[in-house]
Amino acid sequence: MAKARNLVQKIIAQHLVSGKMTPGAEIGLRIDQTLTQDATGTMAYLQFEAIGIPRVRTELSVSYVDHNTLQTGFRNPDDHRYLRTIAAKYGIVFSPPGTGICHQLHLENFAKPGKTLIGSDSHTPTAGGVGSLAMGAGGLSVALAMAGEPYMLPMPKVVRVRLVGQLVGWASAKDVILHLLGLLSVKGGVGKVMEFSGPGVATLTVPERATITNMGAELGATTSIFPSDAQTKKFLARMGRPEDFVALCADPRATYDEEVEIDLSALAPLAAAPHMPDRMVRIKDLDGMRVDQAAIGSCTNSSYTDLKATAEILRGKRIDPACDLLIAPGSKQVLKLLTAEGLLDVLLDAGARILECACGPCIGIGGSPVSKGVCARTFNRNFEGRSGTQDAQVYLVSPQTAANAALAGKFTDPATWGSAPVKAELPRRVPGIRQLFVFPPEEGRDVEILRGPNIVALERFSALPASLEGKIALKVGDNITTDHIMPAGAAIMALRSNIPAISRHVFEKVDPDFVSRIEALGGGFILGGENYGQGSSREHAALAPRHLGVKAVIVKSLARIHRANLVNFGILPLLLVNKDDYDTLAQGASLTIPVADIRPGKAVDIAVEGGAKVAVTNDLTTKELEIIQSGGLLNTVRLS
Ligand code: MIC
Ligand code: SF4
Repeated sequence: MAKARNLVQKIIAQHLVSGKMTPGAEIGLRIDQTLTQDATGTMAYLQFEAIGIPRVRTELSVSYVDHNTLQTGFRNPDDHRYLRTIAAKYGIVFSPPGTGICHQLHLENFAKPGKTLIGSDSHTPTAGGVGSLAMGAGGLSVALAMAGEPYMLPMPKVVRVRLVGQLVGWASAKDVILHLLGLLSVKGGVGKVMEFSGPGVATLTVPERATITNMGAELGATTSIFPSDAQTKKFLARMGRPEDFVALCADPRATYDEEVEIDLSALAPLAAAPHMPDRMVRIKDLDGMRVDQAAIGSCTNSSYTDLKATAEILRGKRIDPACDLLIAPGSKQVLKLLTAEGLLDVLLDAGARILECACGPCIGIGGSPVSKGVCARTFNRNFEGRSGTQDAQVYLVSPQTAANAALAGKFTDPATWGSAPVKAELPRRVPGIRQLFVFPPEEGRDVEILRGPNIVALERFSALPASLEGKIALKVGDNITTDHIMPAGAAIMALRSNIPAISRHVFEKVDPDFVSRIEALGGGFILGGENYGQGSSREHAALAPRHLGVKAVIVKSLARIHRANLVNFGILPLLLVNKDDYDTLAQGASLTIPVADIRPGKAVDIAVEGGAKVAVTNDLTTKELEIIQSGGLLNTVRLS
């Protein structure tokens, strides 16, 4: 009899190209679908061009434009034109700016149960809401997947998240994932996939599931996934693609590496307090706190279901005049549904500002709050300064909580909110927006790729020497995010296609002198704590430091996607054997790293000036070590 498998093992087994399904062992997966967004996509396509094959080799690759939609100069529009033309040339579907947020659009239009998907955005797991094994990755990893290469990753542990009961009152899907984050923390999911199961699953609609899998990224998890069941069937039918449905679930006797249980009936509205998504507090306990801005949208909570709930709460009412309410629908389909049902009027009449269907305020592209402003945002990240206002206090909440906060101008006890609106269901007939995507021509040979001056050619890095000497150019603490390393926001993100220019901003919010210091030192190392590089998939957080001469990061532990990006661009990710050594190493200390002696999984000593030694190890494979030593993945790729 075949061994009973959980859902994750089933999908992995069907796509396994190399390796054994033993947690921690390296596996190679065939990738069916890829997605990119513009802020990471330009690099990904420059890398795809460098690989040099004529056409993508996936079943489907989509290029979305949703981040840098603000066009305050030539940079972003030039990048969009590059993305449009390169998509046509290489066989990629193009989603023009304003069509919607990549994850919402992918869920509505392309995600399929049982398929593998990698995307150059950390919230790609949103598609796990329909049972797709969907992972965030660096742009170069996505470029290789488009070239038909397997995606390499450590076989994850599978955590069964057993849902029982059902949501009641004002509790929502957002509160499920906020609760899980409070339980497991922002590093609790590293090396793991969250597989949802149990009787509570059937009570959640696909948009609700997608909210949960989306923000599973904040656990540091490889991905999160729901089974494909009657809810999935209904969703795909309403999206006009019933043929994409296949039923998929774990075998009855499947086993898991770990298990967590959540009683949905016991949940109440929650928030993640500033400045980390796992700082869980009850809304009830924030009663009376002034709210200057409420923002509803982002790839976590911008579905029709979310905005209909918002409209029902605001119907016939006026928001507090001291509170700004921003609403960004996740896609034009959502916007059309709101319009068709008269809900857009309800939102406008209540005083909401309707933004473009894009990421916008989530990544500090417009919509920054007032100084010290308290915000109730339905987004997934509240890292310090990410809103564009350095001293803002961002609370991550559900749309229901944000709408109530906008009405009152403050957080109030949910017990005073009256009865919750009936859970919204997608109508039977959902207007299609498929005609808005630009499908590539059969043959791309004659398509001319148009590039603007913002696009700077890729840099090739040289191989590492046998021994690296240098100083610790910066010492940072735990949970350093890629937003700390390579800040976002409209001005800096417009430089995503220009590494020399964007590298001027590395670590600028942490230490404004970092760039001048590392330049004066002629390169160096970063010393970090636990979960270094958590958050986004932006490979610029590796590429730009590498451009400045960072050759190694020495840390207590690393986030998954950032670790892969460090390898891809030739930066040694070294792990302290004895975590207490972190305290003895100071910024400015001179180190000698014996690069030639480093072996996969083996400890070596770093010599510290003054004669001390510090042992470091690594979790690299032989191949990864070769990639780093040769100056990065692009130097080793030979495809035909
Ligand atoms: C984010 O939410 O931080 C982003 C912006 O979507 C990033 C991608 C990027 O930096 O371009 C992500 O989540 O990967
Ligand atoms: Fe866009 Fe925010 Fe989602 Fe990132 S988290 S993809 S910036 S909406």
